[in-house]
Amino acid sequence: MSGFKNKITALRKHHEELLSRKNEPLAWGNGIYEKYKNPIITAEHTPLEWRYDFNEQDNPYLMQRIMMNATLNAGAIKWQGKYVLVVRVEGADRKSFFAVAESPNGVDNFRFWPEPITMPDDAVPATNIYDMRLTAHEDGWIYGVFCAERPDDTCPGDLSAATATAGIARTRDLKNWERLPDLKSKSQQRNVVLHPEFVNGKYAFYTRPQDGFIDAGSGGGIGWALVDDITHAEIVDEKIINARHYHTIMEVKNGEGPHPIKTPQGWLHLAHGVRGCASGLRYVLYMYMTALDDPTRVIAQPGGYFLVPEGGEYIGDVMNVVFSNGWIADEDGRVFIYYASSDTRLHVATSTIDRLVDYCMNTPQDGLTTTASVETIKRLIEKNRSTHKE
Ligand code: BGC
Ligand code: BMA
Repeated sequence: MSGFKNKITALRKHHEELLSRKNEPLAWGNGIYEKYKNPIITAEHTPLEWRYDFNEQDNPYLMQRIMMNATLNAGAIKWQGKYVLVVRVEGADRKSFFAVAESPNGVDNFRFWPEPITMPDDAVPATNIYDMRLTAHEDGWIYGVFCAERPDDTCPGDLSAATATAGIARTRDLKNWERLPDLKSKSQQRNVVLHPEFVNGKYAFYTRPQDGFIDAGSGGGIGWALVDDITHAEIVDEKIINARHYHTIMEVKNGEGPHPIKTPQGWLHLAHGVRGCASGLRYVLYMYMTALDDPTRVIAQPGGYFLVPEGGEYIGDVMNVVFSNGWIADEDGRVFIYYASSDTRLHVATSTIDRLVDYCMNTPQDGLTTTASVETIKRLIEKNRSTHKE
């Protein structure tokens, strides 16, 4: 066999070892969820055919002709018995695109489908698209709502001035996507999520109004808007349902993650919160619950963060970030939370509906001052003193 063929054989073997690597939960978590030993999808998981030219004449050095930079911020859905992610893959050229990866068990053996998604453009093509939220809506379609980014023409000469708009597409098979017009809104919008059920006969969106491309500004938090026609979606009225607060984990920005999970006790929400610090923006995940009869009414707001970067998760393209826009609630009550660390790689954390509801209902709220936090800790100490004997 030629040296070139041997090299390919070795490359494929190495890749296959990575794809079929078993994952295991880490011991000693926080009791709320388990994190896992290995990331579930990295740039190295992308198919070799996307990166290498396997023709010896054209690529005698067996170089990567197209490099992949990161796999992050995936939408998630249980689909035909498989755990399916629509991954944000980012190439070395900083362009993100969507690609489907599936696993038989939700925690390892994720494999990409052979080709990335071909997402049709809206009337004005976007430069970049990312962070898809998947919603299997009760109207029968699977929707993907994502951020579409375009240069901001009102700032000529500023090459980083951009606009964020919610792109909307729908599919029945995750392969063929029908692009609908982008969501019309007075403000810029990132982190828009479609609620899975009709509310008062209308489509319902979680929104995140923002003043600028990065700055949430006066956009006070996670919003909510009802839309009559999904094929010409426009935000007319928007109200804030989950507000930001001074000196909390969501002081600067917050945004809905995936669409909430319906439980007998209420809708379970996963969101991200952002604060500024000397090293930049710190992105963490938090949770809240809303009422079944009114998905805009908050009924539980556990204080502080739910999940943060730890160890190697701190390191990557955009440090100090965890972000989630996908989770799967299984029929048996298990929940698979897909999150990316530092805009670089994808991980899973597993829990159950019961544990997450318990977490939301029984974690003390943020009292918003040091004094209140100390009182909360003292109440727990006192409770343990009076009721707990080892
Ligand atoms: C990046 C996103 C980021 C956004 C705001 C975009 O250009 O692709 O990952 O969230 O800027 O910082
Ligand atoms: C945001 C998100 C993500 C990203 C995060 C950190 O605004 O929309 O795309 O993970 O910034 O860079």
